Amino acid sequence: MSDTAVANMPAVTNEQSLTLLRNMLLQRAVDSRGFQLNRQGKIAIAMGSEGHEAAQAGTGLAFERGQDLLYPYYRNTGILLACGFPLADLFRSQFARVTDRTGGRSIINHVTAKGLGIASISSIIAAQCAHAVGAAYKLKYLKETGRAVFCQHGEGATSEGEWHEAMNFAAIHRLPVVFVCENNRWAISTPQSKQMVNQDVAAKAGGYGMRGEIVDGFDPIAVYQTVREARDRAANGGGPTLVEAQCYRFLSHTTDDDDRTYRSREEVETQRKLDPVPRFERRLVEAGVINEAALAALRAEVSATVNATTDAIEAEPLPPAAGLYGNVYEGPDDPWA
Ligand SMILES: Cc1ncc(C[n+]2csc(CCOP(=O)(O)OP(=O)(O)O)c2C)c(N)n1
Repeated sequence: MSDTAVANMPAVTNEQSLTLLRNMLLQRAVDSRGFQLNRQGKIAIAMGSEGHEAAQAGTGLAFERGQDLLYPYYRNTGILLACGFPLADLFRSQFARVTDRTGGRSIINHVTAKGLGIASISSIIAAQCAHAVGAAYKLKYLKETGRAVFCQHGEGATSEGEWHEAMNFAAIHRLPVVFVCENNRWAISTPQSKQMVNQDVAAKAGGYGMRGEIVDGFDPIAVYQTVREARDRAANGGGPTLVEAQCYRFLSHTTDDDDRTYRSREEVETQRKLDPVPRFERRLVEAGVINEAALAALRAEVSATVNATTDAIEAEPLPPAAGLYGNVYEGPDDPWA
């Protein structure tokens, strides 16, 4: 039997609410800038996560810095930033500058930050799930309680064998891991209905004897509470949880596809009306957590931060052509020299 439950509304401090809001505004601004830069021919590709802001800000707030480990996937710029990943390094990756950790060689946003507990990102769907349970096994083996592993993925990843193997392994060994499925209903052009018959992703947890939770992925506070509870349970020996954050992908999969070829405008417009960013702004204004003037100032500060960062990183040097084969072949850089 699945132990699926709909999360209740939690309490967060005003400070935490404002952290969530800034993270969401930053993620939206970074996303928009990525699409602009791609259209200007300045970056090769952009992967938008519009619609995931609440799911990612809430998950990022639940992450215990200095303790937890994050195994993200490529659509996780919001979580990376919420977990302390430097904005400049994100744009170094997008601009493929020599200052990027991979020297500008990796596909954009496939970053890593060992010191922050952020594992490197793979484009191979669900590869991170096997890595995440391996890391969780190590934490358990070394009896490092108080720590948890976050494993992020989309609903499309649940069709991969590695996802099922990871779920099974985590449940058998009661590992300190939280699987967070950002269910945006689409895996490029494949709708969820062509991915699985039972549309309830969280219910799949029951098949492994694991707890499953559904949460409104447009509500950052609800996501925070559900993921944080799962994280605390995992860190204290209570075993793994699969959290399904139900959201939507407002943009195309990346700048390399056109979503008008596979889904209706009506569907996208209907979901846009639920856009988590303006909804959370309004909610905090109505609750008196922030006033209109402070909200405008916050938006301006986020915009100025992104502008200053992209200006600075764009001015950094590109990798030299002579180093093209470095770290690829042993010996001299150019095998044909
Ligand atoms: C093993 C593997 N199969 C196929 C692909 C091609 N691919 C890239 S992204 C993607 C869709 C994944 O969808 P989902 O897991 O729902 O995440 P989303 O992109 O919607 O956030 C696919 C099929 C891949 N990268 N790896």
